[in-house]
Amino acid sequence: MKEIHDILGKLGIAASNNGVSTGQTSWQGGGALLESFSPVDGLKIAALTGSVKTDYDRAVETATLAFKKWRSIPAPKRGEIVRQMGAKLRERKHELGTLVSYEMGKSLQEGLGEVQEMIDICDFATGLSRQLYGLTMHSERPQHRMYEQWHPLGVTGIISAFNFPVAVWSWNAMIAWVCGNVCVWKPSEKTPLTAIACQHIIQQVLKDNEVPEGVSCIVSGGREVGEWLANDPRIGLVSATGSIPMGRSVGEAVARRLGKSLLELGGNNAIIVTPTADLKVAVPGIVFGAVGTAGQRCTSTRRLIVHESIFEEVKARLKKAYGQLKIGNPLVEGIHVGPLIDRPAVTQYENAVAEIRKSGGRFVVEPAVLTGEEYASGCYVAPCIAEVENHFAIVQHETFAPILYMIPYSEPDEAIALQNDVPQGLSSAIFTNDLRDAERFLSHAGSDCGIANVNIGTSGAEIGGAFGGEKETGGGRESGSDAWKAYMRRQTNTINYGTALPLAQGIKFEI
Ligand code: UN1
Repeated sequence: MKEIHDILGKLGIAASNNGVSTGQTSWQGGGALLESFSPVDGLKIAALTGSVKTDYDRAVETATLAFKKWRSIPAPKRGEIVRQMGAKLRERKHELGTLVSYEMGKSLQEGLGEVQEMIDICDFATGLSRQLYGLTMHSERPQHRMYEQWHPLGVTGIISAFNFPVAVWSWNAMIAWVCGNVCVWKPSEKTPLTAIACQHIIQQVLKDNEVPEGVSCIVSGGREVGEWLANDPRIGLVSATGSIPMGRSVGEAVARRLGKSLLELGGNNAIIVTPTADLKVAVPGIVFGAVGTAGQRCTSTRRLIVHESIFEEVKARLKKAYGQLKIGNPLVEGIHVGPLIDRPAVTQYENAVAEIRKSGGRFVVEPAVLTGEEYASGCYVAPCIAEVENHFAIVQHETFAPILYMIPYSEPDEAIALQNDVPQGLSSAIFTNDLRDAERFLSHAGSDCGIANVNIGTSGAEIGGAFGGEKETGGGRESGSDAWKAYMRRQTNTINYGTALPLAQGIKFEI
């Protein structure tokens, strides 16, 4: 791709890059070389060095010192700095969105959309910086005042995944910063360059505002960096996005030291289609959810639970829609499906396909690994659909690929039971025009997921809501609503402005 060299230049990406940064200062880490290859064409984009423990410690020490200064800056002033970061991201939206698309493989439209989410969260966080509200309570004691306030936690560790290589960092970092925390980011080793580009974009803002060195750190590297963060008592909160096994080991390590973690892990998201569903709305929602980002969103639609009376019709419409999908270079306009992140991801797709067949699943739209000049990176696969049973082990498991499972149902309660009968609990949706079906789905006896939608699909959540899910998805909430509370510690304060010392619960203590 010719244009990419221009774009890399504008984002400050060279052939070899510094993999560790404390904000204004960055350096070559002493760790292994991380080479970034584009799944779009298989070409090497650039390289950077990962960090060793001493690089990590230097970053965390700098962050810890920076926290003392940063927390003293009034929250609305921190919000103003985040606003300026949003302005820089607006200026660089095209370049960063293109790099996201090229390094990760999602469509350019989705790459730009991801940067838009970053801009939106900057706006949200700026407003939030004036709204970090606590409650006031009426004390049971005379001449006493009781209230609560929210204080920053300290150093926030952010572990992000390849599929949203920049937006998920910003959901965490922008909120953490207005709350008064400093951040140490371990980006995915599959998309290290987008992270360096983000740091370059905000660097001028950090300098212009004389932000203390260490407020925004990057520590590049593999799994061990995540383990350092998880086990480090200096890290007040570890926010991790990724697979369930990754989240389980981070969660266990953080819990062992009684730290705080915010886990945003895998989903196994279903859409229920009832007999009254408007299929003109449902079908594009299903297809976008299943094949968008090549099925590599944690909110991707994996299961389709369709009423038996319309099963054949939905199947026929989906076959037609899948037949029109354009698979190819995601930077080219009009392409619906780009590559998977790398060849190991293609192997996982192939293994899942084999297991579906072995379990007795039947393909409605056939899977394929695509070959030919256009697909030379070896990372392109065909989105497929299989009729399965919900209890198959492979269906219970999240495969990060565009594989959609179809499951029939006959009774409304059965649909909800099938929807909930997986270990994960991130996103869910129902397409219906029946008020009762919709309300049952949203009720306490309905979907058990963190996100439940009516007449829109499972993916494409807005930043304004709290984002996250239940069960093996990890229970954390990021982004909008009051998710900010996870980044702060609550303090309850009681003040006696009288001249006596009345005790609570009517206790008398005479001396
Ligand atoms: C993720 O896949 O980790 O709902 C995040 C969506 C996006 C976020 C997905 N806004 O599809």
